[in-house]
Amino acid sequence: MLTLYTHPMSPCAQKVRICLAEKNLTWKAVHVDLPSKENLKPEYLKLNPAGVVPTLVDDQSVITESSVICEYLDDQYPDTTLRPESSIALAQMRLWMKWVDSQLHPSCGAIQWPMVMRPKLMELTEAERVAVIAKVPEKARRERQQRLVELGLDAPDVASAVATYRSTIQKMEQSLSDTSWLLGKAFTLADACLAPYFQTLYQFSWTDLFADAPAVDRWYEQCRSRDSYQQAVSNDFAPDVLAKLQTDGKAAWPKLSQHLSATV
Ligand SMILES: N[C@@H](CCC(=O)N[C@@H](CS)C(=O)NCC(=O)O)C(=O)O
Repeated sequence: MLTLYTHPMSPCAQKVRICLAEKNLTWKAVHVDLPSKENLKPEYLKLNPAGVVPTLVDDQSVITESSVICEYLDDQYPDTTLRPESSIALAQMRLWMKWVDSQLHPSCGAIQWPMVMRPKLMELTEAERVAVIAKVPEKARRERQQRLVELGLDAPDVASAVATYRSTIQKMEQSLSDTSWLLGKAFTLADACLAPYFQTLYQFSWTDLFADAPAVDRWYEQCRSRDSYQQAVSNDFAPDVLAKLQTDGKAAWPKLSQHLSATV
């Protein structure tokens, strides 16, 4: 029995859900409410000491780290593989995944956090906010969240996040110029791991970030039209929730577009 601790808007959880759907696996979702900080409760920290989603439990085994979970699923349930055969393509796939984990993911957090988490934390008193963020186990993430709560989209992290998104998009545009998917003809974990970061742009109507990248635009439309993406990502956004996110995103766009002009 597979159980995934997840949140609809988490790109890391979305990539695992895409893998589960691509592999046609049956699994149970446990919703971890990130805005109310359920992820920092002692019961959850026992499963995932970093206090983040996703966490996969397969029978008695607990697996954390979204990219590790995706590779675990591919090893353990190999009927539909999401990995290329050649060693060089496998290495390239892992380079994309490493880039996502180390660069794109924190950048996505920097643009998503002020929109989704900050408003919820602003309902608390300052002392309560400080106490909640103090529980974040990892120092770099704790300090980033402090800045994002204090400064919102004016935090310095936002400008560098936009620059990282842009350099990712440029690298992808080159790779996708003559192939359907990042590693060629087949959809792999590289595509599954990158697609959710474009959902974040889509949900806030920030797709102008890749308006000058036609191959990336075509690739994202292909991702969105796969059954796995519909099941694992799109279906988790009720029309009214998506409409509200897009309205909020459009209102915030002038701030992001300032940073975008600095990168093009
Ligand atoms: N490296 C981790 C990152 C996980 C992560 O940052 N998850 C975010 C959601 S996408 C989270 O749970 N954030 C909660 C918080 O920061 O308080 C992974 O890939 O699983």
